[in-house]
Amino acid sequence: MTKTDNSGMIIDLNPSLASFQKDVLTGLSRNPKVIAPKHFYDERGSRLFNTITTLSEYYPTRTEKRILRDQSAAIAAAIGTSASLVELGCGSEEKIELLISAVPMVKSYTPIDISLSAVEDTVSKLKIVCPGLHIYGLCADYTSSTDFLQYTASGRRVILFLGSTIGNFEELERHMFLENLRAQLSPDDGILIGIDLVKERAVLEAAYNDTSGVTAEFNLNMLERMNRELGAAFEVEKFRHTAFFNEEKSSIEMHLESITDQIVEVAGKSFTFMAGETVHTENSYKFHVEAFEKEALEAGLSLKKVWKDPQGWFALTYLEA
Ligand code: AVI
Repeated sequence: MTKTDNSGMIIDLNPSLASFQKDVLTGLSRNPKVIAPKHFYDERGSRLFNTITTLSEYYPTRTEKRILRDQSAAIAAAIGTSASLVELGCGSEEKIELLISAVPMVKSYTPIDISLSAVEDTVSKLKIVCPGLHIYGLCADYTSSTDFLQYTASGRRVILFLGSTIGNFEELERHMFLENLRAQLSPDDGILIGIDLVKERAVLEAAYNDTSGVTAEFNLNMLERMNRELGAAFEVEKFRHTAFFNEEKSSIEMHLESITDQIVEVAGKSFTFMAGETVHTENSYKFHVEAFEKEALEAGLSLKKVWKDPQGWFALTYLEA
């Protein structure tokens, strides 16, 4: 269903509750159990993620911001003049403000997110900090198809996919996603993608096991979301958050571990959890730039520019078809 909000500034493609329920029932029937990370982002999940981005242990957001700040002239030159910016996943308005103030004559800005509240929040904040800018948001699941592109502005487009959200896709999903994007972009369009780089295990693991417990709350909110929206009967205190670096896969894995043997009802179905059994809720892949370049090439995209922070912890990459 497509609808616009009262101001006409948000198009809601309404990612349905039915698809959340279907994913949950399928994922909990699998062995090992799994739920895709895109389902973290209801209103509370989006809020908790925003808090995560401010934590001292969670380096990706501030490091990417630093690159945007330090390299703004070079990034703006790559993006060029009169582009329409389309952002996948609502990032922080600070990042967008940094970009918009550096890039000459941005034509429009379209944030796209699976969470309506995140889109509403971004649109209203950006309206204040960039009053002259043409902004409209799109609530859509950009992970399952690239159909959303038909709702974006005509003319030259630059797709922004910041924060290493691409690292939450599996390798095959990354390939399909990049290939689909490439198929719909014109030769003078571009894609700016943030990727988190491989680094010391201790730094990586601390970022997903913060001492204030916000990441744990974010992960456990998946259970609360199922209780709220699917009438599930999870006793949240009978699960715990775990996160560790799987070096072989180059990925931080997040899981919800059952503390005891238990049976939980979800949407009329019963699921058995053994003590120690987990639901795998997220992979957050960490990249080497060369390997990412190879993946992009395999999807028909060429890497034109790379900017890193001085520690080499994070990279912003600019790609073209
Ligand atoms: C959105 N995404 C890039 C975050 C990440 O780091 O993978 C999500 C997140 N999960 C736990 N902390 C943050």
